[in-house]
Amino acid sequence: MEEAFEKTLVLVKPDGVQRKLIGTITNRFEERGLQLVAAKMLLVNKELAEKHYQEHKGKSFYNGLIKYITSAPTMAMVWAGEHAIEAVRQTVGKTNPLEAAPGSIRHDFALLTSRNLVHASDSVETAEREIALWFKEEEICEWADHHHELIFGKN
Ligand code: FUP
Repeated sequence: MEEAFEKTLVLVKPDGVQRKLIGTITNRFEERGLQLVAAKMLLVNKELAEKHYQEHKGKSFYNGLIKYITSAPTMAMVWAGEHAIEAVRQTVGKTNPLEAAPGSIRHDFALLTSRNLVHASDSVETAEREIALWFKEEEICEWADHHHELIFGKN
């Protein structure tokens, strides 16, 4: 696999915050070796929600999705690492929790697509767009990870 240091947006959506799963969810990414470089808690407004979910506009679940993401605070984070986008999506699990692999967050803590706890960017282009949408550049805190060689060392 080629080296690809990436950043990806992760949201602990309102169901995850309300169910007090921020720590548990964050822990999964930290334990896997990914690096947290930005985090903030916010009550998402309609404008941000609609921009974030623009690709779903017009779908049957769209209005409910906007209502849900704006209903209570969301924890937004940026995680970094080699192949971070794919690794985070794998740790999060498939969109439908019933199809998510055992051990993934959605499998272990959720049952329905409509309340699947977490959002994670699905491509390099999406990650760039979403990070810029949710965070100002100065809110991203790059730091030297002393475990880097232990996690990403090559032979
Ligand atoms: P994901 O990238 O895994 O978050 O999945 P999608 O972009 O396909 O969907 C975004 C969000 O829309 C999901 F997290 C939940 C919601 N959704 C529904 O509520 N019903 C559906 O049938 C599909 C998605």
